[in-house]
Amino acid sequence: MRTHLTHWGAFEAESDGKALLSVRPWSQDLDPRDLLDNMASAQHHPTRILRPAIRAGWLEHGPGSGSGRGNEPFVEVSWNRAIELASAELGRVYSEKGPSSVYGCSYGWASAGRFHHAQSQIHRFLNGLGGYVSGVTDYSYGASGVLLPHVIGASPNQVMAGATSWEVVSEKTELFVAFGGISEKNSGIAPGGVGRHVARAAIRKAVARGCRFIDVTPISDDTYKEAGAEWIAPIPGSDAALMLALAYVLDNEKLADEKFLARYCVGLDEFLPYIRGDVDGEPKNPSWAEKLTRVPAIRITQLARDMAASRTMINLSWSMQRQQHGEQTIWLGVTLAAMLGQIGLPGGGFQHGYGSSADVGLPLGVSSAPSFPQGRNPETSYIPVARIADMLLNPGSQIDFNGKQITLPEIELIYWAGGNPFHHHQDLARFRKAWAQPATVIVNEQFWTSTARHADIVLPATMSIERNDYGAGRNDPSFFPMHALTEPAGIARDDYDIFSAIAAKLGTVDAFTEKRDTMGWLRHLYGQWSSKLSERGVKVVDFETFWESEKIEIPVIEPSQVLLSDYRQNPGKYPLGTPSGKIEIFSSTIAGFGYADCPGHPVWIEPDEWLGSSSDYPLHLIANQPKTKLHSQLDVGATSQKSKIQGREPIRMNPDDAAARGLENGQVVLVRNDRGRCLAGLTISPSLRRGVVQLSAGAWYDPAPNDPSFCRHGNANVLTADRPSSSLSQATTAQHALVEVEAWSAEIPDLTVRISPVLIPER
Ligand SMILES: Nc1nc2c(c(=O)[nH]1)N[C@H]1C(S)=C(S)[C@@H](COP(=O)(O)OP(=O)(O)OC[C@H]3O[C@@H](n4cnc5c(=O)[nH]c(N)nc54)[C@H](O)[C@@H]3O)O[C@H]1N2
Ligand SMILES: Nc1nc2c(c(=O)[nH]1)N[C@H]1C(S)=C(S)[C@@H](COP(=O)(O)OP(=O)(O)OC[C@H]3O[C@@H](n4cnc5c(=O)[nH]c(N)nc54)[C@H](O)[C@@H]3O)O[C@H]1N2
Ligand SMILES: [Mo]
Repeated sequence: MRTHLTHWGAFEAESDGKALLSVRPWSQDLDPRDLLDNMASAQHHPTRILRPAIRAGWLEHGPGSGSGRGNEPFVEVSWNRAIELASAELGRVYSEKGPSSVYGCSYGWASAGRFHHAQSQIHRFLNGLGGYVSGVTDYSYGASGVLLPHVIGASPNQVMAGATSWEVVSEKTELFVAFGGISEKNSGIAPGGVGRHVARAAIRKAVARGCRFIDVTPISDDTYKEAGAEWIAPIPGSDAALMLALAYVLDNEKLADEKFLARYCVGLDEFLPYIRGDVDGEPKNPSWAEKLTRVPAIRITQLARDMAASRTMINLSWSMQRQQHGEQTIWLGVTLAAMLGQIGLPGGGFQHGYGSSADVGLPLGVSSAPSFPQGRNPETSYIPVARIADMLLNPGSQIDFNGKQITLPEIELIYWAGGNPFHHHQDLARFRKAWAQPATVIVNEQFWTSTARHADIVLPATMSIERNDYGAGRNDPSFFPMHALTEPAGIARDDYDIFSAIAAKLGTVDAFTEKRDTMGWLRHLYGQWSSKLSERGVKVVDFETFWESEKIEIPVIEPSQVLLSDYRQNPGKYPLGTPSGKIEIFSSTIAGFGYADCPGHPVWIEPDEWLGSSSDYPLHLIANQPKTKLHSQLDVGATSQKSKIQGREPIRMNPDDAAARGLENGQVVLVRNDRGRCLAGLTISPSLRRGVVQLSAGAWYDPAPNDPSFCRHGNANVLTADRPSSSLSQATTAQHALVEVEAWSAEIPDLTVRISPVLIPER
């Protein structure tokens, strides 16, 4: 038995050298997740990419002909030929058009493992060739990622790394108000991996001590059931109105902590007149909010009073900002916490994403595990990552972003490794048009995902169980050696070896490899890391001991970590990184940008698509993260497949909404709006608020022939809008869309995503 790490937990496995014979959760993880069963079952699935493959039209006609992407068979070729083709094309594009024509952001989660981390690999490789157009911010917290530095002088990553620890929450919090829930499914996962899952035990302990949990979501089972949470279900997208009314009550009933606000914050003079209605004649009181949120005014008033009377933690899940005007809820959450005056006190204040990821609430370690250096990107052009389709469709046009104007570059070549844009991007019919524009698309993949199917040159990559590596989550104390457990499937190669081979053709191999093989790098990086630690007086075992161990523990600095406690204790010595050094409830920087969709203090702005508007589509779709997989990863695996209904991704709906449509549990339904349509399998559940349906992202996109807007499998992103959150952040708004659902009475079509595309052996 060997331990191994995934983003969703550690496991122990037995192998016969070709496949995993048995997999069981790591013995020290007391709350393991069934996603572990996806891996072994997927490794040798018919959709595994076994050999390099070239799109037939590209092989015949060369670069261009992008409209054939996704429609043509592939020709399987030898590694020599594939490397030859990829390096010749990269050479052409770099010499003719330069790095500003290569999109190499390659956004995506890839696999656990610090060295083989696909993004680090591809970025280092492309940096060696002269660089690439990058994508900044992310799909996870793109809106708060731009906002929070203006408001509290810290990025979401810093806020999360500094989070008040679960241990402190379990001991001190009296009232935990969870906007967007504390998701059991999402806190199963963390970027880079999870050793022990700790949230459930902390929630149990808090409840046993008498802590109350309030879950503010459209879906009631998005909070651990151990929390015994009271459920408040505003209509999706209306939380800013609810929060403004909470602020109104705190102000109106003199419950706000004036001393805290005066000492630690700026901007109340701009914000209070707005909530009092002095600005627009409309006080943002609970009856105003009731009309928008459909939460009874009296419930809002009571919640505000309870928050003021308790040690209150305000949790803002990442989903709260993966929507249009997503900045507002996050800014308001911080503002509410400031009005309560508990920021920096144990168990009080705010956090961005307890429950969104397993690592939020883990105290900082003395260091995070070593990673593969990416080098420097000499190319300066970039896009906000979720504006990829705009870039490909409208090169040369300008967009606003965080106070700047950005010109969208013209892309000749896309190279992707470790991500699935046909999973992660919105409005897939539009995206497919955009993706057809560049001359060439190269993809390293493990599986025939829709991204691989829409590429020109497909290079088969190993899975983490097929290569030597080590890994740890970004804030996780357990650091695991990850031995190769099996040989590669087919003739798949490690991304590192693929990039080394292309670099050799292009004359950049020594810069890329520094003449080390994989084990050489693991030893080298570990050695550097351990000597740095020992300079700081922290001793870790030598590499050989580590490599033969089950795992080692990285020491934690302060288990009772409290977010912003230093700022509270000494704001003069530890000012925030904002222009005022304080929490900015009003930001003159943001006000100075002059954006109508994100003014200088938090406000209510009606979204374009929500239940409060009149629309032909009466149901609000929550297109959230899937329970049975990580995004689209291993969708063919056992746990993911078990959740499908007649082969389709499940959609959940309230019993009243189902009855109104005459729909029954387990039937195949059509989900539609003006952008697209997909099939899904119906699950009727009282956990859904009326008027809300949930179809998680992640089903591999299976477009009908000649209709890219119709997914036969249930990919929610044919329905979502490619609409930016705001001019400030230009982030994705993937979480929400309006739809209608109806019975599917025609024949249920076969899926093609469970088999490989047509593969022609090269003559
Ligand atoms: N509707 C909707 N859309 C969403 C979201 C949502 O909530 N709703 N969430 C968004 C968010 S927050 C995110 S982070 C994105 C996630 O989007 P992605 O990160 O792009 O999604 P993944 O499915 O994790 O894609 C990773 C891909 O890398 C491949 N892979 C794994 N390991 C390796 C490796 O070692 N080498 C190579 N070459 N390939 C590898 C996997 O097979 C998989 O296809 O989705 C976004 N899209
Ligand atoms: N199992 C699993 N876990 C994952 C992932 C995965 O793919 N699978 N992906 C990981 C990644 S990359 C990310 S970014 C995180 C994402 O973490 P989150 O963004 O927190 O997760 P989501 O599942 O998108 O949404 C969580 C819940 O928010 C609630 N919600 C949605 N809209 C609204 C709203 O308008 N108002 C209120 N009050 N609540 C709302 C819904 O109940 C929804 O299910 O999850 C991580 N964890
Ligand atoms: Mo994410």
